[in-house]
Amino acid sequence: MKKIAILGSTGSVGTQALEVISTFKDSFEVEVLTAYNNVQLLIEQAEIFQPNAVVIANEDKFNILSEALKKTPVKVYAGADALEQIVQIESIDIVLAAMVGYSGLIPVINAIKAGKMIALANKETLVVAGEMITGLARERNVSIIPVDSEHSAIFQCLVGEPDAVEKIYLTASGGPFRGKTRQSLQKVTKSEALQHPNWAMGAKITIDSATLMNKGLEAIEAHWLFNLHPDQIEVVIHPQSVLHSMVQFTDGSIKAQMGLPDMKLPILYALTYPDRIKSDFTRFSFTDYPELNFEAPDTDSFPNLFLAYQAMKAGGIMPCVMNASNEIAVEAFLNDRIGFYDISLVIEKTMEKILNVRHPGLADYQNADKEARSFAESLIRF
Ligand code: MN3
Repeated sequence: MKKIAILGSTGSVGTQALEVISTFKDSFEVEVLTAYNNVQLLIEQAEIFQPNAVVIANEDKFNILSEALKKTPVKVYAGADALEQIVQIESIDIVLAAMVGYSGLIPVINAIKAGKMIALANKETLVVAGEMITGLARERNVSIIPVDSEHSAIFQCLVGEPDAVEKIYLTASGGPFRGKTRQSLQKVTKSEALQHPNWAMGAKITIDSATLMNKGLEAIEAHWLFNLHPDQIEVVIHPQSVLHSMVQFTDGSIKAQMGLPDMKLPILYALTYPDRIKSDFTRFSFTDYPELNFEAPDTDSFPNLFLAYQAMKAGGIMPCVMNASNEIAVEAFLNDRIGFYDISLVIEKTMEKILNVRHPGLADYQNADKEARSFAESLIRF
């Protein structure tokens, strides 16, 4: 029986992880659930799964939460400090980091320090502070198992032969605007951007998929997770999203991991690794997919992918700066404050503005994040 803490249990990955856990009740138990703001869903989840503790990050919701759960033995906490500390409790075996954005950083660092296995769905954590996080994980002998479907694919391809990698291919669906020109993208709307062709995900990542920033973040995530040079990471557009990613080995042989686009599979694998357990998830049918297509990404129409590679190559705090300005720009786009293309402009200008810092520590990341956010905000407030 593995005891799981889910950070971000009310989000897309969090709710799917709870579905997985309730399907495999004999293998997993929910120890901790945390949410940022969605107190009603957190209450429902706590009543069903009866965890040891729940945390709501937004302290204004504490009273609602504790009132609703007062007749249960579930311990109730609120606030950022509680969120950062709860991951260290003795009884947790695996921390599933499924919150969105930069907010995942400190809880993940604390969980690694406490020796917890990490199932990582929060890609921003590695984008922002990959050098520090992977160094810390090595030092504490902690495994980071990717939940992101592409990284899970690569991780699965590398089992048994992690050292003979020539390069990897990260597949991308291309999002809802694949094939559109720069010109025609000027006028796309929020609701168009929120229509992802294959995956059901939260709003932030869906916009990141439409701009291809998601793939840029994933390239940086892969850079740190698998210790690869930027030139060893190639993005290939694959609209059907059934080849989840590929590894090319030094002899030229390629392994791919395939399956239906369903996050429950990589979630299950991360929770059962190094084992596999029998599931009755819908099986892939080759004859349902008579054609699989591949094309090169269009970085002219989707400059965010190019910006992410620039940040990855620059290293230091630049990926953190890029991520912060992207979070601000995506939120502004979702609030109808800027257009689709302005997202890239905000990121580009912020990356030009802020000076890089080599071999940053936690304080450097925190400063860079703050500085980038306020500069990006200042660009939007015109
Ligand atoms: Mn992905």
